[in-house]
Amino acid sequence: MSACSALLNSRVAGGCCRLWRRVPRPVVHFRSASVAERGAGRSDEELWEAASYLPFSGARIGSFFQERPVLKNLFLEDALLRGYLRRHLPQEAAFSDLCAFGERVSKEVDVWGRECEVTPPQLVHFDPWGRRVDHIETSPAWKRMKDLSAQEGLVAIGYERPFGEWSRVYQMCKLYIYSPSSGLYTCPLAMTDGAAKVIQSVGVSWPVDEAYSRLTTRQPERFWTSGQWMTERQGGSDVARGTETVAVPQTDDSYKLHGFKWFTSATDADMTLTLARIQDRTGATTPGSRGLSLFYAEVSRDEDGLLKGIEVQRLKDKLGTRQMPTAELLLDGLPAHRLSEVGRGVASIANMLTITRIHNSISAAAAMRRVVQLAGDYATRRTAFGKLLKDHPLHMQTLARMEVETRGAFLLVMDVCRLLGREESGMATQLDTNLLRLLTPVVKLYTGKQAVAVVSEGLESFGGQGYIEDTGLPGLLRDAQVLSIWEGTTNVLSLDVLRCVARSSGLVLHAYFTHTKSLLAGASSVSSLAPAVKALDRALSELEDFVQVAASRGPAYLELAARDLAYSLARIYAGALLIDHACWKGASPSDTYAALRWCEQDLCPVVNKQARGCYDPNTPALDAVLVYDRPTQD
Ligand code: UCC
Repeated sequence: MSACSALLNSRVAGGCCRLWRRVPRPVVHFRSASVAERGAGRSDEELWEAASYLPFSGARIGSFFQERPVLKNLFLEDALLRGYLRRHLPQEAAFSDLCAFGERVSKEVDVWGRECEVTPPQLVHFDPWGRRVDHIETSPAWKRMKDLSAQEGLVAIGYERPFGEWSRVYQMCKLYIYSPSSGLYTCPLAMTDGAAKVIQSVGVSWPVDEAYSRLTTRQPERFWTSGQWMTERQGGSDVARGTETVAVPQTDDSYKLHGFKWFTSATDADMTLTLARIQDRTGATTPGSRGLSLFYAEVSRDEDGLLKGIEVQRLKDKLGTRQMPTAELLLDGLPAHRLSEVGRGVASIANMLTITRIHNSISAAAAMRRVVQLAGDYATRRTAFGKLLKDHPLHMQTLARMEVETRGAFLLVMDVCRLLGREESGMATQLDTNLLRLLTPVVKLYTGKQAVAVVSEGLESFGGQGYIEDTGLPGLLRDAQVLSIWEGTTNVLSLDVLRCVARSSGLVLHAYFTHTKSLLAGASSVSSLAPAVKALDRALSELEDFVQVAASRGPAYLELAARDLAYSLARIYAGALLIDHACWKGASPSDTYAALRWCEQDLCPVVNKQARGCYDPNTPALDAVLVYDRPTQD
């Protein structure tokens, strides 16, 4: 026996065979081995040992394993992100920070995100001796996310403004890299950012000066997160009618809040902003939006460890975002301070909504980017029908379509961040401000929907593995599904678009058309983009015509058209951004190709649907008949 086979035999005898003996012997292998070896005059035991050396038998579960997709540096791998920054923020400091962060997220943080997913928060109602504690236990990884968020300045950057008007773009690029690996920690960060913005808008003075400094600090030990408690049992869309929480004035100008908050996300927050109706001396309140005021409250415990003025009723059992505690809260005398003027609660919290909606859009674009990256990498590893997936044109067509959607979403979101940065640094023109107001709901609603479609397609590109929990892939889809729901559903935001058009007497649309045309101006002489420019020009003028006609129609007509109008605004604007980016001198052929592909779709669905009578007066009745169509009795 050679040294090599001796080593092999001793390894097998000492390792594999011992393991084999613990399980029933595989009859098939034994028999086939015994036929082959019988002439050698070996005993059954020897034959069994020989059988276990067979390659398949020795490995027991076979030797082939599919390679997993690999997460590479999330900054270096993203051509559009890097191109966008080279064009708009060519700062070495930003590049090196994003590159280091991209590496850290892929190598270190992504594992924490997975830990958050598999170790969801638990609510402990009582201590072992029966005392009510309402303690929300979160995973160590969730806590590490909080520290990391402070250290990396994921909220702070927006307030430090290291790159002037481009600071929001820089901050959101970090969040874009972070989001799919964050274990949903981007949710508390969104609300924290929104709360800091609201405090800044009402004035950083007592009682919120300390809170502001904690929300925007880079010191982990001082860092606070904020909640945004807006949703009550009647629902979170019609806040004006659905808010029952009352604020009882105290003698020291503070208030105590009594109510029931039905969805409070990231409930381990240190403070919150919330809406309530102030009671007068008789206990009466003002109904509707004019009765709502904005309040600031800290989430703290008394000397006995009890939450002050809050009972956590239960944690929500959700489809996704399971990493994050979402709770039902009874507010039972929660000490609070009024932040807005009396009756200006909705208008005051609107600043928070703008920020959280932008964060939502970032998370949507990031989810798309992540699944496209993983699917692209996997296509270089998995072989089917004799070749790698990347060599199957139909597979690559599918991934390319996902890439086009992702690019459109990225540029939409970045443009809103650009506008926000201009507004916050005092650089915004009236056109910028109007555009920001219009685009915030448009981009949120559009990217939320795109994310679900792209992530779902992405999962399919992994075959059955995309459906397997511990690959981490299904979580991407579950978490994407919330993006079109919270912070305003698609329809509620479509109506918000109509509202801001009406309130601005059409100025937001004027800003939209003016800016979109300016984006296209530089492209008219670029022959490679001609089909895209032509399609976009046509869609834009159709949309302008539609708006003219629609302005003379009643609210019922506009309401029916609202969603398609919002989609048209999004698709045309994204197309213009893609074309504009492709015209930049540093653009790549892929930038041109993406613009061309984007502009092949129906850019203006509102006009096409209008032509088919979708907003005609008889449509609502027909829709209802269809929805409630039931079999007639025989
Ligand atoms: O809280 C939730 C979950 C938290 C989790 C956070 C996750 C963050 C994402 C993380 C990413 C990973 S869910 C709660 C969701 N609920 C909403 O988003 C509310 C949806 N509903 C709306 O947006 C409605 O349109 C309402 C509530 C704003 C409508 O209420 P009203 O009272 O009918 O509003 P009005 O009358 O239209 O507006 C009242 C005032 C007006 O100002 P004035 O009085 O000065 O004219 C409006 O111009 O508020 C102003 N306003 C706005 N301003 C209303 N909406 C806006 C806006 N979007 N921007 C600026």
